[in-house]
Amino acid sequence: MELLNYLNRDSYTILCHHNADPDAIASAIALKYLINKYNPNADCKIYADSISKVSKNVLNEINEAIFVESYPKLSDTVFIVDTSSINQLKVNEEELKKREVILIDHHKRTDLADMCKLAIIKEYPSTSEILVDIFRELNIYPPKPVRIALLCGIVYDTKHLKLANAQTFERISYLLKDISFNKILGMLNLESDYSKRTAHLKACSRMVLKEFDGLNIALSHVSSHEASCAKTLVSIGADLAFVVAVRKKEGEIRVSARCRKNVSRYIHLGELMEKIAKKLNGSGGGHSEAGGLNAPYDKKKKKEEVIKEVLNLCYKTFVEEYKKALK
Ligand SMILES: [Mn+2]
Repeated sequence: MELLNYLNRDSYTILCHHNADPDAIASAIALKYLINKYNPNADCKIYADSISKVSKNVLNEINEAIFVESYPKLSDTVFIVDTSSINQLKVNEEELKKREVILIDHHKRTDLADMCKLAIIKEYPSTSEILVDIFRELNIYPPKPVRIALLCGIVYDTKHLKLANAQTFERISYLLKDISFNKILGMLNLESDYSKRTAHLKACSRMVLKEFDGLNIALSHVSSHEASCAKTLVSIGADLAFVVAVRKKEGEIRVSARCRKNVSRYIHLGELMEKIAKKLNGSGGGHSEAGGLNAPYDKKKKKEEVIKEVLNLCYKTFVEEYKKALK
């Protein structure tokens, strides 16, 4: 294995892409373990310019830490993991070019690969799986924390196994010894923060439910997290939800809308929100099942009054457009 030629250096820098996700973190940690397995005295530092919330959770669980730093000092040998292009790194490019660079990645090959001494690029669902194959080939069974990280990397990048293939499941079963898969799922499923959960509950308690042509249409208001609230109202049963947030300080009204497929079959929510926004002198848009708008808030009017007016307008405009679409 060509990689082995690069595992006997004294010091290493391992770079992850910005806002490093669990796949990047896991690949880096597994690589560090591998390097130290061959060379216990090697100095090996992992850097990312930022790391995601869920990655922080994974790192806490396995008691690992990485350096969060932009433009780190580079060792003579640099590994780059789970990164397809140099734009995803905050690194001194001129310095990097002078180093011995090894890339391990599962994205489409770009120019970054050309500046590398060795590029291990496989179109696997995750970079973590490339590391698993390396361990298997070298007959090294990684310790539990490394396997937990790799499982998190795989489950995260495969979108909870939706993108997994037959080999992915083999690699998972190889890693799972003495590990609860349920625990892995739990590590990746972060509790929403308190303010978001409170907003969800308020949106539910303030909800007005209207019915039109067999559709449940939920109208509500909160002061923040309106998008997540609209999504929640649909997830618990509404066919369509409009949630208003009046931001008095910023002099702004925001509306977020979500719907199910039985509604988006007839109405494109992004287009609907654009229409409603025009009536409020604002701007709106979005996708077929998720839309939103911003509009100026007339401070002379009472907040309650504005909320009522905006929600009525949303409902009325939807009904008009829906009737047109049904014809
Ligand atoms: Mn990845």
